[in-house]
Formats: sequence, structure tokens, C-alpha cells
Amino acid sequence: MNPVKIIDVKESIFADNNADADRLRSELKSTDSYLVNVMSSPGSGKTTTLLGIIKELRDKLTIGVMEADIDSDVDAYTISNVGIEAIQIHTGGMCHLDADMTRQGLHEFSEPKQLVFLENVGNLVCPAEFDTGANLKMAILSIPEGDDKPLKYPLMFECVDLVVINKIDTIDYFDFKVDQCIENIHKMNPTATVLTISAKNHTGIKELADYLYAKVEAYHG
Ligand SMILES: Nc1nc2c(ncn2[C@@H]2O[C@H](COP(=O)(O)OP(=O)(O)O)[C@@H](O)[C@H]2O)c(=O)[nH]1
Ligand SMILES: [Mg+2]
Ligand SMILES: [Zn+2]
Repeated sequence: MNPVKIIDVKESIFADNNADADRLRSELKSTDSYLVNVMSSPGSGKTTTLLGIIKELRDKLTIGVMEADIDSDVDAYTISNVGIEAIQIHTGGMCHLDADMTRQGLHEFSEPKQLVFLENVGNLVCPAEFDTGANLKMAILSIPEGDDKPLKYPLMFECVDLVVINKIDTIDYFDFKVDQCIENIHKMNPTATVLTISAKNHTGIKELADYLYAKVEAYHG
């Protein structure tokens, strides 16, 4: 097993998280790092999706992953075992990350990465309320969770740039209306990109990776 850095982060001392998130975005720009905040319920496939994206992009970009959990390191080892530098952020009970907690994680990388993923704490509620300083926000919704989740957790689906519908391989077992779900997402967030994938089968991962690569290219100029 590759070593994983595990850090305990403290809640931000900054009163204004939004201002701090803007500061973090300029710090990221100065090291040419593009940060993607990945949010979803536990088990919807964040880590599996990241493994698929890594497979597609690792020869094109330097990649790092920060795994945020209340108290475990399994996801960081999963990423580290494919040879990608992973930082485990322990939130000490907190169910989301803010910008300064994200910054504390970024400082642990051995060198700045061109593309950094933050796997946020599994939770569709408060991660949506806290700007982590990311350049792109992505939500994953998996078929078994049900197509009503954008209606039940509107802020999450309103605040993101990209919604990934995962586990499409299980569609025959669930009453999940994909077209209706995409329509509901677009009603609350007309500019969101919605992609359908199976992280397990690698279906749609190339399109997802191409989308992210184009964003990183545009950012790096
Ligand atoms: N059938 C199916 N299972 C998946 C898919 N993606 C992830 N899983 C499974 O869902 C479970 C949770 O995945 P994980 O990536 O750990 O989710 P996370 O908690 O959001 O990081 C694991 O058992 C995965 O193997 C998929 O596309 N299809
Ligand atoms: Mg995970
Ligand atoms: Zn929270």
C-alpha cells in the first residue's frame, strides 16, 4: 500500500467563508491547479467515478485527490493504491468542508497538481451550502437513490455545474425516469450539464473525462 497523509482539520476561523473561498481560488490559480468539488449521498459512487476519471486522464494531467470523511481512510487508500497521491481529511465530526479546511488539505500535497478532486463528505444537504473554493462543483446521483432527489434536495442540484447520474447499469431494477429527472434538474438549474454513466462498467466515463479535461484546458489557457 502506498502511504496516505491523514490530517485532522479544524473548522474555519474565518467568519466569511465565501470571501475565503474566493481567496482560495486565487491561490489555486497561482499554482495552476483546478479544483473539483465532488458531492453526493454516501454510496452513490464518488470514489468509483474518480477511479474511472483517473484512468482516462492520468496520462494527460497531474492529479491529486482529497478524501473528506468524518473518521476513516478507506477511500484515500483506494485512490493511493492506483498510484495517485491522496490526502485523507478527517473532519472530526463535521458533515461538510469549508474553504479553509480544503486549503489545509491542499497544503499536504507533495507538489501542486493540475487537477485536484475533493471527495466531499457524503451528504446532499450542507456541502451544498459551503463554497470550498472549488472551480467546478459536481453532484453525483445514482439510480437506486430515486429520481425525486433533485426535488427533495434542490440546493445541491441548483448549486452545481455538473450532475452525473451514475449506476445506469441498474436501470432495469428501479423506477427511475432518467428523462424526467434531467428535466427536473434543468427546471431548477438550466445551465447544468447532465451526464449519465456507469462507473462500474466505465460507460460514459470517457465523455465525463473529456468534459473535465476541456474545463482544465480552458482554465490553464
Ligand atoms: N452497479 C453499480 N454499482 C456501482 C457503480 N458505481 C459504484 N458502485 C458501487 O456502489 C458502492 C459505493 O460506491 P463508492 O464509489 O464507494 O461510493 P461513494 O460512497 O460515493 O464514494 C460500491 O459498492 C460500488 O462498487 C455503478 O456504476 N454501478
Ligand atoms: Mg467514497
Ligand atoms: Zn455540515
